[in-house]
Amino acid sequence: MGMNRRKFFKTSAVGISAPSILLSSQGKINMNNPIVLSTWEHGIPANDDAWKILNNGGSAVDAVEAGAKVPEADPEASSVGFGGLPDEQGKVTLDACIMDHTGNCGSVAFIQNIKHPISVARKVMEDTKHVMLAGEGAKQFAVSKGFEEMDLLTDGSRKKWKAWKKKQFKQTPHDTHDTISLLAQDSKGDLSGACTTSGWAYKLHGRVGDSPIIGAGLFVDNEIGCAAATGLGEEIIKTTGSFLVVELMRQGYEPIKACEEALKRIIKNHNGNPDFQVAYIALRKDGEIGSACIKSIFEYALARDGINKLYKIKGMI
Ligand code: SD4
Repeated sequence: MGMNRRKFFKTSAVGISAPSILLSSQGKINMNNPIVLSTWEHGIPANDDAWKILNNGGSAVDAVEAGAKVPEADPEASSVGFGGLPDEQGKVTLDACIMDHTGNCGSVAFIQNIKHPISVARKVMEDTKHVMLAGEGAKQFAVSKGFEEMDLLTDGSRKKWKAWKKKQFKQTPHDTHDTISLLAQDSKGDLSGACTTSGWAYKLHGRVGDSPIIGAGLFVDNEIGCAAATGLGEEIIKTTGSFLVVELMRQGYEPIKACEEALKRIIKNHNGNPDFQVAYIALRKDGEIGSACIKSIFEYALARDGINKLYKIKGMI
């Protein structure tokens, strides 16, 4: 896959016209130089699919949807879509949201038996007057739009859930979750983002995380930039994390500093020593990117200038 991907990027990069930076009343705009930024290692294949769209002059919103669908469909991605780890009852329940450059957005929470919640979220955004649908209603809506119902629990994730149930029924690990969040900028300079996850493994049945909450798991402001989150959703919701990162960029913080500042609030709330992970990715309108995480390491995948690469960063504490 590595070789093919490198080759794909090398040959397809010629499709992009010369990068340029425009000045608007809000500052610089990165044009003709598409970017995809996403979370964790599964961001690499997700970026590949998103990049194909951007490189052909497609929109950022089409790109983030296409990218999010890659781990959603991958049974080996145990924190997203098909093959995602279930809740404490052994049910795979999914959260997703999408937001475009006009500020329009859609989301689904606690949806079951639908392989591509990101595409249902997009339908909510484009075909309804609402922003968010949840649970059975979200599934019914999906089916009415032609999505097929299917069992999302793979043999592998059933086995893991059974082992968890047997050994550690009273503990729910924080760290067995790796949401995919994607941010993209297209050749027009427009921004969009997407987030999709099976959430916290072995969570309480009915639990919804940050990923379908606009402003928490994702926020896009086409004049300033966009940001997205991964990690312990409860803490991201409590601090309206992604909105905060974008607002800090509006105040002039560099993307990396905005991510760090938003994380400092969480760290402070936990007396300087939280025992969980939260990470943010941010993409500013001028094409500058940034990322930060609380502890240990975090990996983000960045595709730009014909190269799609994984970067590792260290935690702040
Ligand atoms: C959640 N934020 O449901 C998601 C999980 C996650 O990396 O991001 N994991 O809380």
